[in-house]
Formats: sequence, C-alpha cells, structure tokens
Amino acid sequence: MGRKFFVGGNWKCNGTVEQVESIVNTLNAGQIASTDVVEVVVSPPYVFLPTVKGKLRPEIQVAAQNCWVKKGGAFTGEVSAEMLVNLGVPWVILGHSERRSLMGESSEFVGEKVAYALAQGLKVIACVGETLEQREAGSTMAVVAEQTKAIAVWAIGTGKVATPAQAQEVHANLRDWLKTNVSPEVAESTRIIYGGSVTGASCKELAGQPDVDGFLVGGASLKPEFIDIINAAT
Ligand code: G2H
Repeated sequence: MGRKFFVGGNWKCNGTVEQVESIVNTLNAGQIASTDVVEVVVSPPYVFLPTVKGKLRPEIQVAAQNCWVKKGGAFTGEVSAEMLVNLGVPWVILGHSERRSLMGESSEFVGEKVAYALAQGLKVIACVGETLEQREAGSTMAVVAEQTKAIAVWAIGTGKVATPAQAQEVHANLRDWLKTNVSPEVAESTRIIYGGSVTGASCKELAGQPDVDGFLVGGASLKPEFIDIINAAT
C-alpha cells in the first residue's frame, strides 16, 4: 500500500477566538484535494480544540500539540491522552523540537509519551530532528537515529532551512535506518514528513522528493497559503 501524502498544520501557541474562526473559515472555503490523495490534520492550542473540531469541515482532522506521558491525575497544567480520546481528538504531536529544546523533553520521555498515547488509541505525529549546530557538526543522522530509536514508529525530519535535496537525503537515510533497525515493512509504510519553514512557495519541490511523504507546517499553517500546501502533492 502506498503512503498517502500527509499535511499537518501546527498552529503552535498562536491565535485568538477571532483569528481561529478566520483560519477555520479559510480552510472550510478552500479547494482542497480529496482525502484519497492527502490526509490533512490541523493542531490548534488545547483551548481551541473543541471549537475547531466542531466547526471544521469533516475531511480535516485535528491534533493536540502535546499530552501527558501517562494516565492523568495530580499533574497541574497537563492534559492526558485519555482526555483527548474522550474529546474525540484523534491525533497528537509529540516530541516537537520546541518541546525538546525549550521544555527539556528527552528522547526517552518522548518515547514513553508516544508509547502511552498509542496505547490509548491516539495517532501520533512523532517529531525527530537535529539542531542547526548538530547539522553543521555533521551529526544529523546520529541525532535522528537516537531520537527515532526511542520512538521507533513514526518520524518527522525537521531542520531550520532544508533544501529539497537535504530533506530527501535525511528522509532516505531515516528510511534505511528503519529498514535495518525495525523492518522492511515498517520502513516502506512509515510516512516520513518534513517540518521546518515549509511555505506555499517551497512545498511543491519538497513534495516531489520520493521520501518526503508530507509536511508538518508551522507559521504558514496560519495563512491562506496552507491551502496550497495541502494541494502540494496534486
Ligand atoms: C517546525 C515547523 C512545524 P515552521 O517547527 O512545527 O514550524 O513551519 O514555522 O518552521
């Protein structure tokens, strides 16, 4: 079975009630490729999840940007995987580079989160990627392999500014890593999506790379050009 193109919109910590309504209206009015061709998931901040889920066209799914590592309880400020399931939120982003670098989430912690969220029935967009310093030091694959080893299910290549050739190279290496360290079946079926400054202008060429199976889009997912990114693979 081929890997269906995947486009995620990560709204990060952005938006007011009015701005969220405007983004949802833009997405609902846009001409987008059929769900046979592309799977689209947007990820608003927690507080907007129920509204967005309720108002968005049914072809576009929603994701949370994070969740707690285990069952809920006395963990002030956290949101559990069970709560997301209870709300009917099907997806969660875990291990985003901002959570790793700003909140100090380790690969092991991200791996635990991924395992727990999957066990609760959530679908996981698990992020791996090197920093610019690590890329310049030539340690991209070592970093990505170490992070993927702790997850070993799903991956996102992320970089500050990657050319299509750079993205393709890391994705192909990552697929090889999965083939050697997990199984040829997992390597073939895993969607390896790219995140890092994807825009309407750069999406087509990136989408044309054989091992780029989609995107996780940040800043541009808040703008009308997100519709062009959704349609990048068509
Ligand atoms: C990487 C990416 C998706 P942006 O952080 O989360 O964001 O497209 O704004 O670089």
